[in-house]
Amino acid sequence: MSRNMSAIVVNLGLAGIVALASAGVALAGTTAQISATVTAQNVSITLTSDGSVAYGTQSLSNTPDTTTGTYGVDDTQTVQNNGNVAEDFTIQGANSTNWSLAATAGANQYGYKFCTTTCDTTPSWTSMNNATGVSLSTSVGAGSSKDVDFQLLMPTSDSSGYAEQSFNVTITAAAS
Ligand SMILES: [Ca+2]
Repeated sequence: MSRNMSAIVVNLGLAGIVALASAGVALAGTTAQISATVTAQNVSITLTSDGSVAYGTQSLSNTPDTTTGTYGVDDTQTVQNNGNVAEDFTIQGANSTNWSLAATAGANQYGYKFCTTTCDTTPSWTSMNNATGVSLSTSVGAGSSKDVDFQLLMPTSDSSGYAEQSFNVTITAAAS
């Protein structure tokens, strides 16, 4: 019993010394708080262009595009990261009403490609396919936009009766 009592006295003495040493520097206490903040991640994209391209009437095997070039219809599309984190964009094509999408033009088969850099002057075209998304751009910052141009590879023949074809492109964003 007496050993327990002396132990308490010693402890109190040490506490007193610590309090004196830190006087005027910081208040000693028996609790401490750590504050934190967090914002829910928002992965989102929007088009700031009209989202529609009209190529008009084109000859078979023609390769019109959306640039300002010789075969261009001057209709660049723009995708914006309107979320709050950096995003990776992927792009995927689809079959048209009567034509299948492929890497090259063929009978009732068209190609559709995209370009993201210096497309009006020295475009570099990348094929889309109808099965998986292809990388369009990576690490697009929140609030930043990406311009996209397209090149259409008209089929070599068309057995649809020259029906107007409609086809979509889907761009998907994921957190980088
Ligand atoms: Ca347009």
